[in-house]
Amino acid sequence: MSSANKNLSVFSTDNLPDISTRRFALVVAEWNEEVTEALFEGAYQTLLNHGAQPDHIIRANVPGSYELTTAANWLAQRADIDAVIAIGCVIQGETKHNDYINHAVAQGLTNVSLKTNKPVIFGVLTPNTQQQALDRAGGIHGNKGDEAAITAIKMLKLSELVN
Ligand code: DLZ
Repeated sequence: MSSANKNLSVFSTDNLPDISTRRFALVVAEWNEEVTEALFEGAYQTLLNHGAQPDHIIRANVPGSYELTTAANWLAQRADIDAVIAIGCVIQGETKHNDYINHAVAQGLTNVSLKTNKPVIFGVLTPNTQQQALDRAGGIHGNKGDEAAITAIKMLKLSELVN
């Protein structure tokens, strides 16, 4: 890898940027609350562990994952927010409801990110069962909320490098 490429690499968690002045919004869906609370805790603690100030992190609850996009849109447009992390859990049911929600949220968050030019992180689990969700919310597969927070930090680092 050339040195130029190396500088733009976001795969390593070494040399993450100083985020003590960065401001984050965490949008949390209330559906499947046991899972989304654990994801929120993971994301929140990870931001603090990497130097974010508690009063630089705001939280907004929404009823379900479908509403994540609207709230993320409102928050990402605020001048005092640098990155948004959207947290939800859509469990597959007997109907295709989950597919519609998942696709709408994924597309919606992408649109918000592109429109506002800010990182908007997809911290939404899309498991087949609640156990699979719990396994990824502080269980045997770690906490995807942690990963969402790291992703936000890495994207802020990348934006410093390329913008
Ligand atoms: C309606 C619904 C269903 C069936 N399942 C979930 C889910 O597993 N996870 C989730 O976050 N939200 C679910 N919702 C609610 C929708 O996201 C949304 O709140 C409603 O359709 C109202 O717009």
